[in-house]
Amino acid sequence: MSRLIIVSNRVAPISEGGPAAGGLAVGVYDALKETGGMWFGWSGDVLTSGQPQIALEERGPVTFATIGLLRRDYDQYYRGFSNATLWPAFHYRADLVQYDRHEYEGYSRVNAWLAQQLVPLLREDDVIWVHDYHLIPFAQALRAAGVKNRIGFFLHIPFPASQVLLAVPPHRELVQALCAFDLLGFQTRPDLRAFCDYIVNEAGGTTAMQPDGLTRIEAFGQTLCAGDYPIGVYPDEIAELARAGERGKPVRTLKATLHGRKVIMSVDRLDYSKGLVERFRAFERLLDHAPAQRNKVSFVQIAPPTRADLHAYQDIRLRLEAESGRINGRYAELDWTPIWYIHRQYERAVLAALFRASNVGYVTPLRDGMNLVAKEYVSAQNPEDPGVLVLSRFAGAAQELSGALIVNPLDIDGMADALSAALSMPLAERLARYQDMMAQLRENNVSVWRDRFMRDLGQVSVRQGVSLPPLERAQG
Ligand code: ADQ
Repeated sequence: MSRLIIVSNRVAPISEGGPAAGGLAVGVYDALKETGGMWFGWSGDVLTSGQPQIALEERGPVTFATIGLLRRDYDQYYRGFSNATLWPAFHYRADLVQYDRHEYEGYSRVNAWLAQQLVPLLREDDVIWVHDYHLIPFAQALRAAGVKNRIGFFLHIPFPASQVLLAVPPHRELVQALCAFDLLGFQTRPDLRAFCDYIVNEAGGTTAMQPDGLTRIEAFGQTLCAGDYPIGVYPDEIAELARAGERGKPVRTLKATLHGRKVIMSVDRLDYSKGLVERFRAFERLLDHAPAQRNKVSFVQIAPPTRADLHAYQDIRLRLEAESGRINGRYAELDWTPIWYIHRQYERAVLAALFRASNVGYVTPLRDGMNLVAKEYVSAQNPEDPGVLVLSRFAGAAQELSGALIVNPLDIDGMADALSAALSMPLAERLARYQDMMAQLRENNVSVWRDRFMRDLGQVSVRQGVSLPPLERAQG
């Protein structure tokens, strides 16, 4: 039986037995538990000296193989090229791209080193599924080490338009490295189109739609396939968590503090791609334009800081603190705080219960590969009295969730109008929109996402001609 080997930058903390906050962790760990196999990646430890060693730990059908990073590798590979170059560029923020040739060398070096660490753990018929922008050169590095297994790649963040990607100096090498995979998965069709556009217009390659719906790509002397695989959630599990948490302490505290006021809820990692400043301003605009809403609604923004050692993240944090302070100073009353801005992580169950207790889910990234919070918000709603999702057109989720009120996060008035419409939407319309979105979420849950990708990875013709048995599900 073929094992599934998941490779991602971070592996979910083993001691917690489950995923940390972060969409990738949630989606992938759930998937791996069902299939069985190994999860390989960085432990999260940064070592100042010594030689990092792989630690192996078995948990049911999943083996966790983790390794620390040396300080210089962390700085160049993770903090530098991954998060100060690729992340802003892939989120269309060419203005924030910082490029340092040594960091790119470190990124390539760490990919090669991680690949060498994985090689002794591999079996001939393992199927390897690599995740996200930290590991673009990973297949190239495995191939260089003689690995002939099937290797797929899923990009969790957007793939940018060619003219934006060109801002990353080694863009060509990166796309060439992607072509060493057998199957590339993108979140949405626009991401796949952007990749194909680069292949044809910048790399001089060709793309062709196949009868099976996959796009066949020929470029840099390689042949591979690509497709769009929008990541999902388990909507019924989230609904159950939310229902179970309805009478829990967090929801009771929220309701007691609100005194019957409505609540708009946002949950994000604190990141400039999430559009938080624009979102705060649109809430302020709502209070400006609709005085009747004052003291009638509060906006709760939960945003735990991430990547706090990067300047761009320190900047966005300061700007948000200034904005929330300014808006609260302008509108707060002795018995009412307009914006609650909370820098904390919460358990999934608590978030689900808070989503259910709120009237509006306010999810307005400037760019997002998918945005699982949008899907979690809808899943958590009370089927008899659902809240309304206000969703950015630039979240991948907007391609599927047409029952949301779709907004442009740069249009502050438009967002304020959408908030107003959401707060006053009649039950019949809320029900129709909710049911439409729940049907979509059930149809494309995270198992469907995983199965589609694994099926296609099992079927694409592998250039080395290795023939592999299909993956089997782990029992129990
Ligand atoms: P993220 O950028 O992390 O993921 P998102 O998809 O919204 O964005 O996932 C966030 C996850 O973290 C959600 O499951 C959410 O519930 C959880 N989370 C957020 N804040 C939290 C908090 N305060 N406490 C606890 N949990 C919290 C990347 C891409 C996305 C893509 C995912 C999955 O940027 O576009 O949807 O991967 O592919």
